[in-house]
Amino acid sequence: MKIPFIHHKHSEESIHISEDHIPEHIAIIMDGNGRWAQKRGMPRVAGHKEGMSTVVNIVKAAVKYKVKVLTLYTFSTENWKRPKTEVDTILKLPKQFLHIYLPDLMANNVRIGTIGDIEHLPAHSREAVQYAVNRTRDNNGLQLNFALNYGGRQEILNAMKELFADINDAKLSLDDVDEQTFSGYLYTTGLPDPDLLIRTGGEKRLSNYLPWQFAYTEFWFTDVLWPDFSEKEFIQALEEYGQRKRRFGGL
Ligand code: V0D
Repeated sequence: MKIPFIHHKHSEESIHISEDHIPEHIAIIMDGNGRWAQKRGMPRVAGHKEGMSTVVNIVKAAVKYKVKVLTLYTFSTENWKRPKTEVDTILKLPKQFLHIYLPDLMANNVRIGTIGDIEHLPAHSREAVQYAVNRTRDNNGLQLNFALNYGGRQEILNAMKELFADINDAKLSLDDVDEQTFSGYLYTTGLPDPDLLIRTGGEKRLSNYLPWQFAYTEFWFTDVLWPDFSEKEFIQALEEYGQRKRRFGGL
């Protein structure tokens, strides 16, 4: 017997996402930008630039569906290993992005934050990002975090060293260290753990992204390359998330 194939349309009428099933915190690995450009005979950096307009579209979609926190993986500690010219061009993107889109983000009441070791970024990118963080600090809409010079193991080690220092200075007792205290030493202090991870570009791995915070996170992968990712796929991820039952290890 043939099993009928059900087509899922994405017209406005067929979207059913109930408000109470919207993930509070979504993390995204925006992969496939370089490949998107190479497929078109363009330099890889052209894909990174194209990826910036997807960032804005998805930020607006997140605002529309009332997501509270969106954390985007923009530059990992491993990305320094790429050719210097590519690294230099990528590190100019925050300033370019903010020059074009900061007014738009302000109008959408978006609050910008960062996770990662931003002290070791070139001054021009660090200063552009710090300006945007300050400019948006009183906004109370979507919390938009950019992971910049971020590495998950480095984050955990760094947290452990700071925690040890506080124990050494008698600011903290080893007996008081639990998951919550430890979380307070991570870059994500004060944020809820991500409910949903979206990774574009076909790879199915974490690439050192938020290893502590992803303990109970739902994963959603797509082959769509980041510059081609749109509200349509974003909604699909939200719908599938809404259908999953989360148990956090219980029944
Ligand atoms: C390249 C696709 C926005 C993925 C998007 C420095 C990788 C374009 C920012 C950005 C990058 C960062 C901070 C900020 C505002 C915008 C960005 C980088 C790469 C790495 F405050 N896009 N974007 N940063 N890409």
